[in-house]
Amino acid sequence: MEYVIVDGRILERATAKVDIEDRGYQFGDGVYEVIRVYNGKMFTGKEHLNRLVESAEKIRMQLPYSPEQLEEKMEELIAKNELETGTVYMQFTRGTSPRNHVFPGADIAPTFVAYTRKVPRPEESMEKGVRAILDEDIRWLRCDIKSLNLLGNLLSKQKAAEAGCFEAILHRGEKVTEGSHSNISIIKDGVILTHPADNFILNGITRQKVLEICRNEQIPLEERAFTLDELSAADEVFSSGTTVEVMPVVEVDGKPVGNGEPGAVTRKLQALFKAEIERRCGKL
Ligand code: DCS
Repeated sequence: MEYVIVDGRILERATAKVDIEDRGYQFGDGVYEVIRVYNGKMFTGKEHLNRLVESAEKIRMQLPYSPEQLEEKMEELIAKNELETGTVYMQFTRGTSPRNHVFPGADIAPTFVAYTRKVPRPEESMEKGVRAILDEDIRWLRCDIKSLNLLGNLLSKQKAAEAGCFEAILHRGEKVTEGSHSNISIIKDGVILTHPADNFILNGITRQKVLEICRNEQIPLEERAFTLDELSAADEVFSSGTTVEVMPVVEVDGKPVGNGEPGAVTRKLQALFKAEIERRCGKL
């Protein structure tokens, strides 16, 4: 039996229903999070739940639960579904009310939905590396909000998938922002470069952890937007995200990155990131 949460209650998946006039369904008016689960434990759960609250505040939505209450509910769901390795997905929409662009009144509560999914660590891709395409970033100017509106991301990811690639690396003119569903960093002469955490990217929790690791290990890094030219001259490129961890990108738009194999700095970050997971969640 698979269980989900709808409005704070654990239900059997088959009985769970959301109204057709839910504002998430009609407008994508809501926010979400995806948290990794290893050995039945959430990895960086608090960080994700704090970002969820921040995303909600940025769209002027008040969540009916504190991050601590949400953490408890997610733990309950993970246990109920006996999830070992996977993800927990949660979203809040601005509730159900007759379709109107104006926000509903304070009497309308957000709709809260959560479910778990078994997702293995993508070990083969992490080992071999993945391919990416380039695509113009046509998304709105508040990419820092983890909102349900993902059409720009979907169009780019679909294009990548149709080209047999894992990711679309997005750029606004000459400047690289992030991936369609991950953050992008490059390495040149031992220095890690990644877009600063502003309105043009989602400040990935994985990105933040990787940067923290770099600071602790004295691996040089610069948070600044790099250009397409810098990307094509990079020694190494990697994508980072909740489900993909630290993923080497070995080809961009059909051109090999460096020697076309995952590089030494990326390998080191992968190992350090794995150690951080194991420190928090136990042996992988
Ligand atoms: N940028 C975008 C556009 C993303 O969608 C994601 C994660 C990231 C960066 C990386 O952020 P985290 O490190 O916090 O995961 N995307 C999530 C998603 O939609 N499914 O899985 C992860």
